Amino acid sequence: MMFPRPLVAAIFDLDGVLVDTAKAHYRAWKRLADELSIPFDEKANEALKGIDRTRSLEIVLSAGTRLFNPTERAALAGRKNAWYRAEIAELTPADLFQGAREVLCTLRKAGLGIALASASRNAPLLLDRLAITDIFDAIIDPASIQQGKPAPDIFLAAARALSAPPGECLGIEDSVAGIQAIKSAGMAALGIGDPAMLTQADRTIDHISQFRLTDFVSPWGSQP
Ligand code: B16
Ligand code: MG
Repeated sequence: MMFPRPLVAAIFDLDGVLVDTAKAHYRAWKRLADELSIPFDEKANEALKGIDRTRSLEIVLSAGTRLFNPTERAALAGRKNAWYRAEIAELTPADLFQGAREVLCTLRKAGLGIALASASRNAPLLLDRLAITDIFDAIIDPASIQQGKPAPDIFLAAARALSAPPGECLGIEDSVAGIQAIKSAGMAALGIGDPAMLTQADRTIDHISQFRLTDFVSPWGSQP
């Protein structure tokens, strides 16, 4: 198992890593799929994690038979997003995963650069609700990225924003597409979730609260 030496930056996904919004995304897609009588369950939802809204909609609709024109698709994506935003509007800093703030603060104290590489266009709103915007040195706008996860673009953009060589960055992700993106970027990957699912991750933990910086710093690295 290879971890960067030294580790200079940590690049975080948001939904499902720092906050439980992966479930809110699921509930909104499920509601849309049910209304359209399209089969959709938590297993099918795994394929949407880390995938942008437009592409996610295509995947949901592909399990049905009805065809929708671009205007109808935009309206469907808009409805899903409105339901999702109504849910996240209720979030408070207490909804941050237990231990998440401590992990971010530990990394900051250790002098690492911290960036956000979320596919979500709602990420700025979420960070604001959770009161963690200021902890990040860089927040990558997914609209500025050419290819979404599993392409490495958003993680490479984050490394550039932090002036960190990709080989010295750790990416933290809960989705298969996201882990693939991190590995394609040439970074070490920490998976949050089921190791049987996140097979490309260098290491997997169940929950962000189990993150220990010392697990990722070699005896030859510069961090404590
Ligand atoms: P939005 P992440 C991703 O966020 C979610 O995993 C994915 O389910 C969602 O479709 C995507 O953001 C787009 O989100 O509709 O809010 O723009 O996991 O990359 O933080
Ligand atoms: Mg995620």
